Amino acid sequence: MKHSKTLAAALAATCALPLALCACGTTPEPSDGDNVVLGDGMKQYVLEAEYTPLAGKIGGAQSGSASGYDLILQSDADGVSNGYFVHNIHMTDCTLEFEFTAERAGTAALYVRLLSQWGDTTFTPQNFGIVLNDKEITYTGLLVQGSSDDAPKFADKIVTQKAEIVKGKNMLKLIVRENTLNSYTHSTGAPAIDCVKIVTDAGITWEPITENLDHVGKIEA
Ligand SMILES: [Ca+2]
Repeated sequence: MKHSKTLAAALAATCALPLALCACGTTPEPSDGDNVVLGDGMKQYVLEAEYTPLAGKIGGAQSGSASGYDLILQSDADGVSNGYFVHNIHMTDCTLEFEFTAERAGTAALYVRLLSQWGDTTFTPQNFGIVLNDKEITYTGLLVQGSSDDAPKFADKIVTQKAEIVKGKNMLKLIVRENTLNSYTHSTGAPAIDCVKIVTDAGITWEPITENLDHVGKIEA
């Protein structure tokens, strides 16, 4: 008799658990972005585009030139990570470099946060290369909703669930490839880039170049 009571109590305890566990649901984002998913033991690392090496980099405006710190745009718009993003990189081979260090080797989910000023645009490895540790990531096209620098609508787009992170130094490059997306000049066009997000358990650190922001909006000799 005593035994069955204990069993009943144990059953009651275990049956109570699923009710508590069922409450989890995912809320879809209002934008056309992909939800960043954090698995068990995974952490999200946000690497801001405005904190990558930009001094001396040559980009290109819709028509005309743009370079260096002028590639950084400050924005108070909703959804702009850290209040700044990198734009006007409409130049073949213009490359943003995100160098980071991992405590151990592992895999990562990789997201890029982009906008397109060329209307709804599909970025592919042919027009926008994503290269990790000198290996091309052959991602499926990323459809980015058209918006503008003045009214930016950035969206997180998943590039791969299985980026290969190596122990120690890693280098992620976003490379503008020759294309005809620039509808104004019928030449190379690029997305604007807010940040990249890396979800992994590999233990990542990086050194953001925060002093880039000291130069934004200044005319420099
Ligand atoms: Ca940003």
